[in-house]
Amino acid sequence: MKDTSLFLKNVSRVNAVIIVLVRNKELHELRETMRYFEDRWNKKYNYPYVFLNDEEFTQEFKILTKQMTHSETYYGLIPKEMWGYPPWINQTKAAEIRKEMEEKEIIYGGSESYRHMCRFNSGFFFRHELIQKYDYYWRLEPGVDFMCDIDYDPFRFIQKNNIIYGFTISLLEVQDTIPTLWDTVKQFMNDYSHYIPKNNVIKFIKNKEANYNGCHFWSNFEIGDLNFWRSEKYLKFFDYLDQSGGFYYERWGDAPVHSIALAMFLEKSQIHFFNDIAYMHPPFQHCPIEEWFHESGRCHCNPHKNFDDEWGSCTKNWFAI
Ligand SMILES: Nc1nc2c(ncn2[C@@H]2O[C@H](COP(=O)(O)OP(=O)(O)O)[C@@H](O)[C@H]2O)c(=O)[nH]1
Ligand SMILES: [Mg+2]
Repeated sequence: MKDTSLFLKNVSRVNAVIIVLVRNKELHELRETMRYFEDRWNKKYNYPYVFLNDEEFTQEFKILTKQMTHSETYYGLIPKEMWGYPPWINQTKAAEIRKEMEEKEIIYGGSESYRHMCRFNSGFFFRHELIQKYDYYWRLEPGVDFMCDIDYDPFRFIQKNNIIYGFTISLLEVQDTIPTLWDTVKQFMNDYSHYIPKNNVIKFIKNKEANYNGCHFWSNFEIGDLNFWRSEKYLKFFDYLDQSGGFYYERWGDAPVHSIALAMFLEKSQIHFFNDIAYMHPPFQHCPIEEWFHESGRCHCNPHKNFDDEWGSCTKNWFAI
């Protein structure tokens, strides 16, 4: 962070947006999160927010979120074709599978809305009409906390350094939610090998047996380049997965889908670990361990409760490759 141009105030903003997919009932968790997010960072930059929902936002929701920021706030309804079954899905079969997965106590296994949400975040958020004009985004969720001051503009940072995607936490996926995901990915890689650069980062997501190791960037936090998701290769990949039905016949999450695409299509230098962004999405947090962050008074997290070195985190693998 020696690049002083990143700290200048009154510089023009990057063409970027804060994207929040949220339900009306999450209003108060969201307000708390917005307060942290504004205090720690956005009050210095005033990047706009776009709130998205599969139902109309209430007046109360709009008034009480608008009050939390000096930024512009926009409220969008997600169209049905971005949130719901595509015609080739057999909904009876999908319902039976949900029941089985619920009985097996697989996390969100019984939820229909969670599946629509994961499919929307995998294939559509970057194409929503309120998002189309932006180049970069920061994904924000109700209930998360930011625990250190951020004194520079991460959007300008990624733009200047040709970074496509930034993360703070990485971890292992529950394999029962993705039984056939890797086979589908392998077929895609076979059919579309021309999309995959030589210096890809597939090593990060493969185990010794050449299967998916479950590692993914935790996508409730993302800072990234929207044009990557809009690229021909990613859209082909999403369609390929979507056609196979795994969003509904299994319970594929947007986090493994995003991460596998990033690992396939990008080089390591295009993906950035934001060590300086302390972030909590229960039950895990990233809290920088370097003393400087804490001695300077800029953070309020406990560095001994940092997930990076715990079992289940993939962040050490990221640095090992
Ligand atoms: N509008 C809307 N947002 C949803 C729905 N389900 C989840 N979300 C949002 O999608 C994100 C992820 O959902 P969350 O419940 O936090 O899942 P988790 O983080 O995987 O446990 C959050 O921003 C939620 O507010 C839904 O049915 N409708
Ligand atoms: Mg969440």
